[in-house]
Amino acid sequence: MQRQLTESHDGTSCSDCGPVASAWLMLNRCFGYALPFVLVLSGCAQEKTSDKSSSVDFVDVMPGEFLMGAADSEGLGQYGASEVPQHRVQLTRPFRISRCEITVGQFRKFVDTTGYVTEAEETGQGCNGLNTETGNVEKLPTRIWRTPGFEQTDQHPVVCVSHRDAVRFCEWLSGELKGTVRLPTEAEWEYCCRAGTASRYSSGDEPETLNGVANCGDRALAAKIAAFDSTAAGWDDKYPFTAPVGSFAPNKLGLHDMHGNVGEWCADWFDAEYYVRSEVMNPAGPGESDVTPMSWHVIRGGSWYNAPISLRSSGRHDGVPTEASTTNGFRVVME
Ligand SMILES: [Ca+2]
Ligand SMILES: [Ca+2]
Repeated sequence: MQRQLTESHDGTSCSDCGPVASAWLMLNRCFGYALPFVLVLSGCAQEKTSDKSSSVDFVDVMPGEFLMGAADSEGLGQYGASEVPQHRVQLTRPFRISRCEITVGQFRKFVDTTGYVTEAEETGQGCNGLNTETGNVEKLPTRIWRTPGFEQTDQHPVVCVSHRDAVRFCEWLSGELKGTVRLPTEAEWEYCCRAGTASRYSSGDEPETLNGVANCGDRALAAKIAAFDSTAAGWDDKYPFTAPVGSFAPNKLGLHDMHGNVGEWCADWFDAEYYVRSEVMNPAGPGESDVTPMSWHVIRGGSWYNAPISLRSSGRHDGVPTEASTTNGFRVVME
């Protein structure tokens, strides 16, 4: 596991989905799902008007089975200790997942409609973020979802949101769409990230396969913050911080930015030992009886701040539920 911004960094459209290669993929071919609130856009929020940028595009996901976690053969050692044992998981119900991370424009509509105040604003402390001068992580009162310290248009993923903020957004969107909108479970998230693949990344086993697929800690970030020079990817993805959602190639389900851009809150509480006892069918993480005041929530996928190894499909991250950072956002599931 890797904590988020609390310790040193470590270290389409449907026509793009390509031919299906298996029965699994046959069941999971991507296609947008139009709802009254939904405008299906190629590549998520490419439209510029505020009205269209606040709609959410969903992809249908069929039930299926996959191996969750990292194989022992990956030899990740302590780095991947929370990702083993790899285990069989069955998801028995279809669901829809947002094609992209929730954007600033979508979050703005929620705030404008409800008057919601995020935890970072409520505490007056702001969220965790990088001091670009020193490379250190610190909070600033001005560092909130509207002004995280780097440029964010309505098409960028919202950041500086806590787990509670994400859940409140889901509750509001549930009312808008007249259905149940929630954060994905960790199992649903990994199933969607893998999109039928068993490799380290949905693009392959090698970090270089993420070039063009993910916004990670790269030469663009290292150029801004020298402290990242030794861990950043060897290529320039053009985005030192967040990228507009859908800027990078989708996976075989048509989902963008499952690897990188912003880490994504999941519904589950985090437990590094959970995989030892995980249920096979629709696992939802530790139960309430396992939760303590020290419990953290799962965050998945890594971000613009992380080296490629942290963007692996099985990579598990965690964060204090009440804390927010400039590296984390979320996407949503609709039942
Ligand atoms: Ca980058
Ligand atoms: Ca992401």
